[in-house]
Amino acid sequence: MTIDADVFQQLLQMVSRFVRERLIPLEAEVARSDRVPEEIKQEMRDLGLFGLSIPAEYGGSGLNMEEEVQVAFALGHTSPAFRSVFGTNNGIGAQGIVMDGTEEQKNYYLPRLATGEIISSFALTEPEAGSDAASLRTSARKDDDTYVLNGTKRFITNAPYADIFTLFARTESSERPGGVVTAFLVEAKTPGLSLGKIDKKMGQAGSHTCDVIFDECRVPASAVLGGKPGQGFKTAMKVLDRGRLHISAFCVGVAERLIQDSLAYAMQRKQFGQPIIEFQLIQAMLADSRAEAYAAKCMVLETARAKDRDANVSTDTACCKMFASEMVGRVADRAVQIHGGAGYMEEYGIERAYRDVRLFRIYEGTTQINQILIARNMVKEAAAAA
Ligand code: COS
Repeated sequence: MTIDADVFQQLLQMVSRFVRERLIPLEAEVARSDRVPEEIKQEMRDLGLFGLSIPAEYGGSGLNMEEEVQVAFALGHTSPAFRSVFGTNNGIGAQGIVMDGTEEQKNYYLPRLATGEIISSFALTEPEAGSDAASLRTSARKDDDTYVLNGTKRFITNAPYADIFTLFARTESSERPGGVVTAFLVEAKTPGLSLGKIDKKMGQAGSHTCDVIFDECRVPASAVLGGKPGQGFKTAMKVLDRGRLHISAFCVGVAERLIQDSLAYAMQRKQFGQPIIEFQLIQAMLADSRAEAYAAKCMVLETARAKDRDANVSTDTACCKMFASEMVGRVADRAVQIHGGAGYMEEYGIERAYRDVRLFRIYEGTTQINQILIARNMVKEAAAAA
């Protein structure tokens, strides 16, 4: 079930207004203080932003993918740190439960995730398992009707604030000697779970990651996501498919904002006796950025609509993530160039965006992993058609 078209338009306008009036004015302060003010987090809860993609029967807005990407376009017009506050509750931290959770798990966690009462986090990456996610080593040893978790997860977004982790660990299997990947829902307060220090990053100040360490951390067997061991890797891949589309949409929003700021600057900045927008080399940079952002937007919308029709969009999602994240990198680079010296200075905020967008080509699947996915699926499709 999705929401009424008029209600959705109101929601979209409300998000755009919130971004414009409340978040954009705070960007520099958040970058300086490295924190999103508590009152802003509360406003996000009041506006229902934590539950946009959680189904309505569990207290969320139940946006479909096409609606979700439109909201992400709007959110991209401000610093990524703001989206990050509620990003994991809508995305990778909660979608495992939405997709594969038991009814009991959905009823227990989703309503509180939707209101922002609790925060969720996605714990897949490890020191030795980044792109090669399937080689993860965190173990879950069965002991009667409990599992004992041991291992370390790395660079986990929102871990410092998380109340619950969707954790991926290896369980024993009679069929596979190396074990299978199983997803668990682990509460942050469980004894044996501890956090590392907050990572210092290149950008996205105000959004935080850290290690999550499991040392003989015991959880009940009922913590297995969906109640079935061995399904974890598929859950992770499905969650990432969806997450990659969301990130692609966010990249489009960031690019639109950078283009808007660059155009405004070029129209008022004078050199050689005229606004620099009069120079064709400046125009070319803006035109390239505009065309590329538009291409990414069309790809994202088309793929989101296909996903809503339940089509297999793994390849197209990888195309979107690869193209949109690379695109916003080029747009940010041109934005610095158009702003010249001002683009390099902190007070204009363009250098901040340049650093912020660098992450999009890395997390939730690097450009190279997406290239491999696309090519691999092309070969599979060709073989199937032969
Ligand atoms: N949806 C559902 N199931 C999927 C899937 C998807 N999109 N992709 C793969 N699977 C299933 C496969 O069908 C396969 O199932 P069977 O074992 O039943 O055949 C299983 O998962 C293993 O798939 P595959 O053989 O493709 O796994 P690989 O180890 O070769 O790795 C990549 C696949 C490299 C694509 C994967 O490890 C990956 O996405 N890595 C990047 C991880 C990442 O994004 N990390 C960022 C951290 S989160 S911020």
